[in-house]
Amino acid sequence: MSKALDGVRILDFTHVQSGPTCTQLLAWFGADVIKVERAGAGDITREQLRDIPDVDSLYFTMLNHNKRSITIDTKNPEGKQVLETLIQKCDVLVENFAPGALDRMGFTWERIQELNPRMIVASVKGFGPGPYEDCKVYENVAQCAGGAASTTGFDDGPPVVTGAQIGDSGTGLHLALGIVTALYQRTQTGRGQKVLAAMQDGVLNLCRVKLRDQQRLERTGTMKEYPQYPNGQFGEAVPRAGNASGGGQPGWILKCKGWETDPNAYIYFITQAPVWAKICNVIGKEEWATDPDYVTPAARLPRLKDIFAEIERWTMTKTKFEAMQILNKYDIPCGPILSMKEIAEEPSLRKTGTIVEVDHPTRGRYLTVGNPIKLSDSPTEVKRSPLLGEHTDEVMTELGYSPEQISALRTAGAI
Ligand code: CAO
Repeated sequence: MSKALDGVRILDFTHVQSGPTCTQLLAWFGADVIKVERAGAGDITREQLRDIPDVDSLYFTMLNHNKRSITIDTKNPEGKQVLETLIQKCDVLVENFAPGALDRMGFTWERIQELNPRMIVASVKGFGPGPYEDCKVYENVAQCAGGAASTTGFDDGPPVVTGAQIGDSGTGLHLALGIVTALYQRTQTGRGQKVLAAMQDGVLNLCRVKLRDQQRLERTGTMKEYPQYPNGQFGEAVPRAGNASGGGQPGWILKCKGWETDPNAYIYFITQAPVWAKICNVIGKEEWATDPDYVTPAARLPRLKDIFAEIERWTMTKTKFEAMQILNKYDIPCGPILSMKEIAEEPSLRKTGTIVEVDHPTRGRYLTVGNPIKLSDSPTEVKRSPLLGEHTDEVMTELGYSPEQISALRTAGAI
């Protein structure tokens, strides 16, 4: 079966997490992704957080599936020429170097345009133009600067970063969308363009409900679904909301049976208005279904803490899975707090390809996430990540280099 991005060739100049997330997605959709790495070293994540000596780390393997790896020293004049040939043959260059690194290498936007006016140059940077544009940025810096940290955690504690890699993987996702959009526009204009996804912007995009709340707070001085209401204090900025839901249906995380010893014996419980009467029945508080103090969402808002405490008295008598089963029968929205162990072992996620097992020549079998986006006409087959420089000869031959030229470039340290 053909793939959605068949025929699209990507010069993948990315490293660490944000850029590789983007190019891995494009590879999963069928693009030919050629990862350019420094000879002898490669992407730094190959050796970071290793669990097996001298074997590519899971950090690397889980971000670089379905790609080919070629080594080029792009600071060597002959290596630079190889990169120029690649630029002429590819549709998209994706990079997430520190600001200015590509220019310093001699590959300015103007130079790339000279070489290939159809080329799309896509970049992840920490910040867009402005006071921080020259900064190097990692995940948690973006979470802090994009508004996630100041709005995550509990009111009486410090800002907290989330385990979801919204700065890195989130921005990679944004960039991938920018790239396919630019490819689509190119079908009409015939021209390439620059695509920029700044990590601060990507995080803020994912935190937009908090910018919504900032304006609500400024207008009304309060937010009734926040845990600070009615007894706490609101300041000038959106406060940390604990586990309150970001939407109009109040929710909270509640203990389930076994919470004393199992750190994940919890459930997220949403008191959705249309099922309020059913919630009252399930927890044995039938009288709340008609009591004027509880019957409307507005009446419930100042009492949320007590309401959740009462619901928790019920959830603590059930395991999270028993609670799920009962609540789902009544269409009461809820979600078990799943540990990574439980997710890794979940058969339905294996069945859909959301979690896959991959074989690797030096690592053996390992688990990874598959493509979370399922296209009915372009199914994803997850293939192992390449070894460093595994495809150098293959790609060089496709670019028109003879075995003698390849060997000479290798001797000169260019590839
Ligand atoms: N051959 C020769 N040199 C190469 C090369 C190759 N194949 N590939 C890269 N290089 C060189 C670059 O030319 C650059 O050299 P100069 O600094 O002399 O110009 C250097 O390697 C790249 O370095 P860097 O500054 O990008 O890398 P770093 O480890 O110091 O910083 C990071 C890493 C992530 C902080 C930085 O790249 C960055 O801020 N990127 C943008 C934001 C981003 O993507 N952050 C997410 C990181 S986690 O996903």
